Amino acid sequence: MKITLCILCRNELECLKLMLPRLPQPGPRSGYDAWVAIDGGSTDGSVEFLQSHGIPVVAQSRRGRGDAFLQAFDKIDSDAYIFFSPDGNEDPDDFTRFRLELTKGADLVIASRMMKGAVNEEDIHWIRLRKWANNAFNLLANLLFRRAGPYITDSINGYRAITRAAARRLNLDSLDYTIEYQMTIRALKARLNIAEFPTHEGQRLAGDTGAQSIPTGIRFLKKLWREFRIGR
Ligand SMILES: Nc1nc2c(ncn2[C@@H]2O[C@H](COP(=O)(O)OP(=O)(O)OP(=O)(O)O)[C@@H](O)[C@H]2O)c(=O)[nH]1
Ligand SMILES: [Mg+2]
Repeated sequence: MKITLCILCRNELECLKLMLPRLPQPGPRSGYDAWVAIDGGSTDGSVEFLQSHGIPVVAQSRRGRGDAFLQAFDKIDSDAYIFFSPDGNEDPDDFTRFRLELTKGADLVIASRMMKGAVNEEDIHWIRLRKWANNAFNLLANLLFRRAGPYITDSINGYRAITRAAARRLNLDSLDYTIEYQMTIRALKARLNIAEFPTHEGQRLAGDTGAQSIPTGIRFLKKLWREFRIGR
């Protein structure tokens, strides 16, 4: 099974400088056989930096994190894809875990920041607004769409892998930060084999988020309503 690491990036030069040295070369002993970056219009030199490290870059023609996923499915020939944000939130030590779950037959593998043994970036605070909101979205997705299989504890996390066959089947079309939620909901509807494992979410290494909490939350609610209306 050929697995490709897809590095999702928009203006992450400072983070890439810290993160790239931590990524193993593609090969049988790392979690992936090839790597590629998908860039959403960086203007800070991220693209040149990635290329100088031998990582091919796919440039998006449209804006949005969701579009980056769609570009991967469309343009990158692979049996499965691991999606990775190099901003420090996601732990490179997990790559081999994705390969393990994919080879065991999972269609979709999610690194969970919520299940037993996991660490969420907000766990260092008393008030964990983002985590609580995420858990509310988890509850709704499970209540409304789960018919079989285990409770999904982190339906939103971007750190995930999916097979090409599953991605084709789900017909995803979210262009923004709701892509992962749509993917999880549609995988639940289609009764795909979803595996989760606990991960340790780190703090952002540098720079700022592109996802503002309230507008993104409203988009999630709209997406949930749309998936509910579409039905099975
Ligand atoms: N290819 C691509 N990547 C994007 C786009 N928007 C955001 N990203 C990347 O997606 C990753 C996650 O985006 P963030 O803005 O960090 O969102 P977040 O992880 O919810 O927020 P933080 O708490 O700041 O980490 C980062 O690596 C971004 O560079 C886009 O339009 N295209
Ligand atoms: Mg992040």
